[in-house]
Amino acid sequence: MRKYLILSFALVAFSRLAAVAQDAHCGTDKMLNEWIGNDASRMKAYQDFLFEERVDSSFENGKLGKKTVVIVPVVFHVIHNYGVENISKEQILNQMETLNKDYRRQNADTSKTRSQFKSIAADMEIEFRLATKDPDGNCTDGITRTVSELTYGGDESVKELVRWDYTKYLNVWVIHHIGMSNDDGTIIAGYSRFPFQTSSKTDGIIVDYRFIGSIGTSSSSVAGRTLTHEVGHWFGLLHPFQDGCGSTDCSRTGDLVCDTPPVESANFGCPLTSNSCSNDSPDQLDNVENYMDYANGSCQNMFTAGQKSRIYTKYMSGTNSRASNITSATHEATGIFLSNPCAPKADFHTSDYITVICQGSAVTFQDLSWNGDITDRVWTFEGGSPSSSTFEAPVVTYNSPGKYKVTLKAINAQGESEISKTEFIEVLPAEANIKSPYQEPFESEYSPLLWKGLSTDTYGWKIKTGNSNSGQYAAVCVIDASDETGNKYNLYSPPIDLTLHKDLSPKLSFHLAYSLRSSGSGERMVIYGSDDCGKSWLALTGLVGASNMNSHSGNNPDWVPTSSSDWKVIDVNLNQHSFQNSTHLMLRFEVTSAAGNSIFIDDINIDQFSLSTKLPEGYPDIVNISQNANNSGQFTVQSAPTTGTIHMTVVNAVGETVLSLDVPENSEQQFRIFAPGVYILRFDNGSRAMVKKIIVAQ
Ligand SMILES: [Ca+2]
Ligand SMILES: [Ca+2]
Ligand SMILES: [Ca+2]
Ligand SMILES: [Zn+2]
Repeated sequence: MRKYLILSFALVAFSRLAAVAQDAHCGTDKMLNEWIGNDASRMKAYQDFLFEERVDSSFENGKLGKKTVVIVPVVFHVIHNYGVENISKEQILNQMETLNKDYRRQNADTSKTRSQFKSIAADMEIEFRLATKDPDGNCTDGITRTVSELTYGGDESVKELVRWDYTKYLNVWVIHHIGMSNDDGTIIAGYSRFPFQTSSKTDGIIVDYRFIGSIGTSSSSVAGRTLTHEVGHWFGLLHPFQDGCGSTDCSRTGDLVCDTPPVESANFGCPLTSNSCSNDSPDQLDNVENYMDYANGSCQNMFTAGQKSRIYTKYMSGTNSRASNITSATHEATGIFLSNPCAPKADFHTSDYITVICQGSAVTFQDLSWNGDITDRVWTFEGGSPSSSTFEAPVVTYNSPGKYKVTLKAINAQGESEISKTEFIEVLPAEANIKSPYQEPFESEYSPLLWKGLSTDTYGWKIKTGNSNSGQYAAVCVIDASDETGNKYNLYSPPIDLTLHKDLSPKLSFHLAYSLRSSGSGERMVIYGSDDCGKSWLALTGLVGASNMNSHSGNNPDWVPTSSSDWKVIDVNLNQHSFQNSTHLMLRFEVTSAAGNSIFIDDINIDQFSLSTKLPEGYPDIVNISQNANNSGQFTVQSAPTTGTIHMTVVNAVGETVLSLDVPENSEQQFRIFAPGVYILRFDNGSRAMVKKIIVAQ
C-alpha cells in the first residue's frame, strides 16, 4: 500500500506534463498539486479521498437507481471590467440547460455514444438550479456581477471579491481569463476544487468566459462541456487518464472507476479510434466521449455508471462531501423552488466600452442592469443631447469639451435602482490645445504630464529618473524576467493639433534605448495614431527587439542606458492615414513584454524635422528669431557663427510658402509678414534643421 501511495502522488504531480499542447485544458490537477504542496495532512486527505471507503448504504442499494434526483443550488459570479467577459444571462441559462441535460443524460447527442459504451452510459440523476435567495435571504436570479480588474487572470483572488456559502451553493466564477497556464503552456479553460479540498474560501469552479455554454462568447465546439467536466471534479471524479494506464486493478488505479477504460494521456479533438492502453480486460477503446477526458465538448456525451456510483457512494454523504448542498434545508435556504422576480440592480456602459470621445461625436449607451428584468428606465445625460431618455440603447451627442455625469434609474414592479457615474464621458476638443511643433522631454517641471497610461504596478510605463537622454527623466516601460510574456503596456500622448503641418510631412521623432536580455526576439513596440480621440487606432510603425529596436548590442539582463551613445533616434512619418491634417492626433506606444528588459524613451518631438538633424539640447540654435514688440509682423533673424548659409522658409497655416530667404552665417536680417495668423519658420543649413512657430497678431 505504501508503495502505491508514493507512486500515485508522483504520477498526479506529473500527469499534466503528458498533455499535448493543443487547445485549452482543465487546470484542476495543477491546482490540486499546488494545494497539496509538501503538506502531510493534505497529502493524507488526498489519499483518503482516493482510497478510503465511505459508502453511504442508503445510496449503495441503488447505485444506479437511487431514490430521487438530487438537486444542487448554483450561483454564477460574473467578474468583469465592462468587457466581453460580462456575459449575458441568456448565455448562463444556456450553460445551465447543458449542465442539466448532461447530468440527466437528456443531451441530444446521446445517439453519438458508440455502441460498446451505450450500456454503461448513465443518467447521473443530478439537477442544477439557480438560487433565488442569496446567503442573506435577498432576492437573486442566481447571477452576481462584480466589476474588477481581477477578471484578467486574478484566479483565486476573485473568490475574495464575492463567494457564497459553499455548503449550500455551487459557486461558479466567470472571469476574462485564468492567469495560470498549464505546464505545457496551454491556457486553462477552467478548474475546480475536489470535495475533500472543501474550504469556505476556495471551494467552487472558475471558468474562462469563452467556455460558458455554447452561445454568445462560447462556441458549439465547447458545447458547454467545460463546466460539465469541472462539476464532475467538484463531485470528486478524476480524469480517466489519471496515472496513465496504471495497473490492472481498475478499482485501485487510474480514475478508480472500473467501467472507464484506462487512458494513457488526455485525448484531444475527437479520436474515436484511440486505444491508448491495452492492460484493460477486455481491452477497450478509450472512452473519448466521456466528459472527464479532454476531447472537444462536441465529442463528449456521457458519464458512466461507475462514475455515478463513485459520486453517490463517496461524495453524497458524510464530511468532506457534497451532502450539505443537496438537503431540503439547503433547497429552502437558497430558494431554488421559488420563482420570485427580483428588483433590478442598475448598471450601464457604452456599447463599445469607449468613454473618451471627440467633441461633436455620439455615444451609444448600453443598459447592463441585472438581477431583474426591467420594465422602465430613466437615463440622464449631463452635457448630452438629448439630456434624458427612456430607451434601452440611447444615442447621445456631446457638443462641448468636458467630463460629464451619466445616471440610470432601472425600474420594475419589484423595485428600482439608480446608478450615477461622474465624469463618465470625457469629450475632447475638436481642436487640441497642444499644437505642434511639440516637444515632451518628460521632465518634472513640465508636470502635470499630459500623457496617460502610467502604471503604479511593478511593470508598465513610468516616468523615471536616472537613465534619461535629456535632463533627469525619461519614460520607461519597466519589464524584467519575472514579467509575464505577452503583457501589453500602453502610453498615450495628449491630442496634438498638427494643422501647422497641414499637407506637409510632419514626423514623430524620439530617443529610444533598449537592449535584449537574451537571444531571441525580445520586446516589441507598436506606435499607433488616432484621429478620432482614441476610438480607433491605426499603426504607424512597429519595432521589434532584435531587429530594429535595440540601441545597444548583445544580451544584457536588466540593462539600462548610461550614456548618450546608448540611445538612438526613431523617426516615424506622420503623413500616414492623413494624420498630417489632424487637429487632434493622439499617439499610443504599445509595448508587448517578452519578460526581457525595460524600454526607455525620451524627447518626444513632433515637427517637420527629425531629432537627428536638430541641434542637440544645450547647443545654441542655428538662428535666433525676435519679434518687434510694437509690430508683431516684423521680425529679426540672427544666424549663429559657423553655420554656413541657412535657408529659411515661412509657411502659413494652410501650408503655403509665403516667404523664402537665405541667411548667411553670423548675420542678421529683417523680414515682415503682413497677414495675421500662425506661421512656421523652417531653417535648414544642409546638415541641421529647426522649426519655430510665430504668431502675427491682428
Ligand atoms: Ca477507469
Ligand atoms: Ca484499452
Ligand atoms: Ca528627459
Ligand atoms: Zn479536469
